[in-house]
Amino acid sequence: MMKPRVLVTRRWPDAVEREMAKVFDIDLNPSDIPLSEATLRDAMGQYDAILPTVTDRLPAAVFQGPARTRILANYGVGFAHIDTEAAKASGIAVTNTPDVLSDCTADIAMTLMLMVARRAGEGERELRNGRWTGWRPTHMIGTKVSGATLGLIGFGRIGQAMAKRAHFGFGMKILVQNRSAVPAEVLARYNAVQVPTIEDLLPQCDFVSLHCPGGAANRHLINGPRLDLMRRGAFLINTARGEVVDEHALAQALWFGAIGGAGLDVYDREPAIPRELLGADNLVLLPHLGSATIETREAMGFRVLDNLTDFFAGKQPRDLVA
Ligand code: 8YV
Repeated sequence: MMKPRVLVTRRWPDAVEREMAKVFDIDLNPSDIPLSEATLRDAMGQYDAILPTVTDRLPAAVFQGPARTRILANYGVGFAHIDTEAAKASGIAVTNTPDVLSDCTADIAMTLMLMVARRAGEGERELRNGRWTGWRPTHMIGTKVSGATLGLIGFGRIGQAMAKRAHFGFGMKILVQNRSAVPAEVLARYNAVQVPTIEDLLPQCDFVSLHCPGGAANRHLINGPRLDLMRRGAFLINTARGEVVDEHALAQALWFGAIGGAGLDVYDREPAIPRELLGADNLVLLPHLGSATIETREAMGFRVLDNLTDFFAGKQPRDLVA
């Protein structure tokens, strides 16, 4: 039997690429240069499966050419870069990789929270630049994380992994805003309280961490008026998707001291970062590292492999999202 033809759009961990090559007729991307929309559109006519990542844009136009592709098995949990309606209309299945990256993404959110509150980025810059003059009682005073109130917007797997760390590790009080009602027993695990709206949540929090999906529905969910609802010394953490935050409004809030600071792992136009953000000292910036550990990146790859194997065996893949 002919092996399905599979296109991997970026370089993946070696162990996964090796394993996939045994099962499928696979084309890898050793140069790791992101594919253009035109290349992806052509690929739809040549491959049975395409394995995209967040750096691939798959709008409706990509689905309008000749179609051989039957599944887009996304490497990553977020899939707002794929027009799933267009995929569905073309009879193309879409899968993602949940669960396996929840811990590491929550770890990065926690890293950002600690770094910005305790001024770790600023401190390191000072030291490396030879500007540290020594210990003093008033040097680089930050904000205490332990025992503070954390607001979580979005309470799926990653939001819950964050609540676990914050509650059990740091004794934080947890408030949750989520589009659907969270079961009482789930909230009880973290002694968390669900509030009806983002407007209810923001004024009550010392830290706000975003764990909702990206895409058009949540574009600029955090905008100027909502940043104004945050406490003056509060911190915003975004490990979800860049488009969820209006970056211009955030820059203004940071520069004018409307909030205490922010920690970002994701950006609206990655890898471009607005200049007005780059200069803000009360901002910690990471280059989309949420899932970037060898354990997780391999697990994500093997999860894609599972989804593909099931799909081509005629079974429903476990992570079907469209
Ligand atoms: C991935 C992520 O690195 O899974 C996601 O949605 O944001 C990251 O963990 C990236 O999206 C891979 O496509």
